[in-house]
Amino acid sequence: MKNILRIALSSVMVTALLFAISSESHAKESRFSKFDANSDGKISVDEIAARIKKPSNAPKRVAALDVDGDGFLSPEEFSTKSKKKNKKKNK
Ligand SMILES: [Ca+2]
Ligand SMILES: [Ca+2]
Repeated sequence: MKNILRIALSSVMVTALLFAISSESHAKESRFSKFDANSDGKISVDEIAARIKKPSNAPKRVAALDVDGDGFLSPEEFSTKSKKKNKKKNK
């Protein structure tokens, strides 16, 4: 009886933990995947251009966030976008 209770309790905790992790990464992924039209795991200038009002600004936008300079935005580089915005607002 004790063992069953322990297993049930730990499985609930694991489920809750997995849910917290997956929902967090899912939120990031879905925002990223909106831009990543061909789902190759990186966002190109063309993909940015397709999503913003002024496609001519796309190269500038990518260059501003492209930390490693490969011409594409990784999920990490893309996620710094909102952080930078927040910083500017606070100033
Ligand atoms: Ca892509
Ligand atoms: Ca990059």
